[in-house]
Amino acid sequence: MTKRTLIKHLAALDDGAVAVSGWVDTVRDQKKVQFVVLRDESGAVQLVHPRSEEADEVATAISALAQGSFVTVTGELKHDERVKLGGIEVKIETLDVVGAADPETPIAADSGVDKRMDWRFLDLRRPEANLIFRIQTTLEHAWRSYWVENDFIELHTPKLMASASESKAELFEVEYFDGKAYLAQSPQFFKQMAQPAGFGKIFEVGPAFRADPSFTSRHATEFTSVDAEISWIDSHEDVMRMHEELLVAGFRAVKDKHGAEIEAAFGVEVTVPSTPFPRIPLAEAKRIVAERGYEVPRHDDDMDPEGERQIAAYVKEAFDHEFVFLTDYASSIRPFYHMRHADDAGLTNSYDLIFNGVEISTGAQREHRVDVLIENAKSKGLDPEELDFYLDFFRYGAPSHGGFGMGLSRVLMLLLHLSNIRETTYLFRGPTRLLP
Ligand code: AMO
Repeated sequence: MTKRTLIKHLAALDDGAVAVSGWVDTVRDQKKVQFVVLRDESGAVQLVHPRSEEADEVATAISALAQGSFVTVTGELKHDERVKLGGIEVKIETLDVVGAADPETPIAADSGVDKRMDWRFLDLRRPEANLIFRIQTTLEHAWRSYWVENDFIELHTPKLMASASESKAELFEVEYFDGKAYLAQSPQFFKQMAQPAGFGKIFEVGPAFRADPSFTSRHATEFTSVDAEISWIDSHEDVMRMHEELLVAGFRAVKDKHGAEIEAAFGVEVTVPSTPFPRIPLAEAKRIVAERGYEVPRHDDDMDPEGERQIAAYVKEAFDHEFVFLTDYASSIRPFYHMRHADDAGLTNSYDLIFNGVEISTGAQREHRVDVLIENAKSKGLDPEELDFYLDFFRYGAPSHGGFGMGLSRVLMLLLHLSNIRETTYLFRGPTRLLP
């Protein structure tokens, strides 16, 4: 049997025998000739079958083909400029229905996002959906290359934990034999542990869980967290420098490989960001957005989503940049493990990274002095005894260190100017979604 050719490679072949496999996109069953558009993961091609006088098996099979069926076809490839779809056509010799589809397709091109998520495996057949995950692959690959070239070690930290690392309010509790365990909200404690363990520079790409009941377009209850942590830093500035280098490496790879496809599918020109990214202390960012007519609610030490949009608009106008590091967040709204300013304990050596108006990452220098850590935990109402296993990491010698956590699906959503994280998550998990 002729070996299967990916549809995108057909155009480069000479006319002759080929085999293609994929799913049926459309069937045009005409009196004299039948046309099938076949798709695979790489593209679409027109198949043609002229009807003959006598009954023929292929014609009968095509007439019975339901959209979405998976078939393998052998036939003759022919280059023909008149064929709108890529200037090639395959004249069918044999057609084998490998997996027949039900005739009624449960979703249509105009189905809403929730309906599409119900039938995600069908939704993912759309070429743009397929492209999203190719881009994700390229992005992760480029990030890994950057890390490997720069001597980082890749870690896989446990996702079953004995305590929270982030807000207790967003913690999933699971039964664990006779006791309780919690799903990891972040690799935070264990990526930090690698520093006193002497690993120097580490990264992890893995799942994180948040029992966040919100239904926004940017929150999931399970997401892929991209984390890095490095030793021997002077401040969060060193973390931001590594973070922006990483993003530049990733975006350059995506633009090189998929720039044209992204423009065609999403109408977006990928910009490789210039470095250094703009950096604005949070207090100044609030003044800037206030001058633009938006007052961040007073009770909020943080920047709210509208404030993030406003500061991003300012940065775009003032610096023509899609990224901005907001720095020096108040200790009141940062976790106990963020290092506080030496001369002002009310502020932290921390940042949020905003991309096209939405937060994609949080980073910080960590507090590595165990006595200060204990005081900071107490000031947050945390019981140091519950954190003893974590505090131990810093009792036997530790370097200065810092790092960040970044949501993978958020980066993709903002890169492609999509409005919902559901589109850039392979299988979205939310408060009311555990299926498929
Ligand atoms: P933070 O809680 O800000 O920081 O999370 C880091 C990044 O993870 C992504 N993210 C989410 N994505 C989808 N759905 C969610 N519910 C969700 N929650 C967070 C966001 C966010 O910016 N340990 C720290 C990081 C660190 O300091 O290294 C942390 O987890 O893109």
